[in-house]
Amino acid sequence: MKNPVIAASVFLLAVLSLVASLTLSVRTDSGSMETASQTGNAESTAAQPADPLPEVKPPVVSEDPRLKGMVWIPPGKFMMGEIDTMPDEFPPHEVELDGFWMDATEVTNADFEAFTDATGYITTAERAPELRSIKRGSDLENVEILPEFNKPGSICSLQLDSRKDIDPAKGAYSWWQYVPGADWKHPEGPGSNLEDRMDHPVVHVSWLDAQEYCKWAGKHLPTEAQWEYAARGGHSKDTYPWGNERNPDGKWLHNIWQGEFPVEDIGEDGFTRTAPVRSFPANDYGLFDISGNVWEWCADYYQLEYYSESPTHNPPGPTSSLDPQEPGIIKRVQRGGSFMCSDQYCVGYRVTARMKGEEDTGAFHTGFRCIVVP
Ligand SMILES: [Ca+2]
Ligand SMILES: [Ca+2]
Repeated sequence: MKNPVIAASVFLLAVLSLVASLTLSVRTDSGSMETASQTGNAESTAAQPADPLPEVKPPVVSEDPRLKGMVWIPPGKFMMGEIDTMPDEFPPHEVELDGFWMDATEVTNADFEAFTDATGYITTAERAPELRSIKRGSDLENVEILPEFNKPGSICSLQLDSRKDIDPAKGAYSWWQYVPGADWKHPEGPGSNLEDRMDHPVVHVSWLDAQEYCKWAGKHLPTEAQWEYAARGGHSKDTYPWGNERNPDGKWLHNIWQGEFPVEDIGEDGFTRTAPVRSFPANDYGLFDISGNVWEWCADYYQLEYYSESPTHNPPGPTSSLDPQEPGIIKRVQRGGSFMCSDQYCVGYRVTARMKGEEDTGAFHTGFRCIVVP
């Protein structure tokens, strides 16, 4: 346990792939800024005309209670991915999907409470930590959990007073911290609660938790292809769900971070943490907060190079996880960015942006939404 290498590995495990993802963002910060610049170029050009929405009617449904609060995503084709952004968004490739129903909003605290009340389910953040998402045979298989991390909890972001507080040696670890007692009912840790937040997206749910919710609800997590297709809202060439301009008419259309990252979020969009779902306009499929608010788990394992081999029709995602930065950890895809996303940093709110997280761990800016396939 005193081996610094082991200690570092365990800390890495405890902080999850969330931090790993941010580490990627650190590594590619210049890429992110380039992306922002490119976006700026896009904003200076005429908006791309919207593709016509496929004229396909949703299947006739009677009184299926699962479909309450869901919207129909019609079948169709689109180009998934992007050129000249992040390496894992390349290459753009054609995908054809059958139609499906999707939750109009992120799963809320009220939704999740109905699930836990009905089932008694205890989330991974509320249980003693286990090394559930370590691949067998990997270098990490026999690490032990350090005592300070060996208690229920989850990942939160600290408030830094200044960028001077960022320790270059720790990087993103300077502001991300494992907080014992943080879970979906205590988003900022002990002392916090869900008062006035029942209509906010649930957070601190792991991919495994989301799966259990889906089983109870008779739904599924979207595949990554379903998520991106739905996020585009029928506009297959645009950067954002509503077009290529991030702030049309000067308005904020999603809950992200404004101000100096990660020191001060000035909340120009009205929120410095999660926002009630439906606080911003829906996209043209009727999906709220598909960009921003909280990251959303997808069904797929994460593989950086999956787009090079993805099948065209209803791609199911790869059969195993492979993040070259942490090959020994099983990771799943996250999409859409969150209230922590800044144009100075991850730019994860673009429709093509990909993120990944260790499947047994949540964080205070990560949730999910579900689909139903007819
Ligand atoms: Ca915000
Ligand atoms: Ca979202």
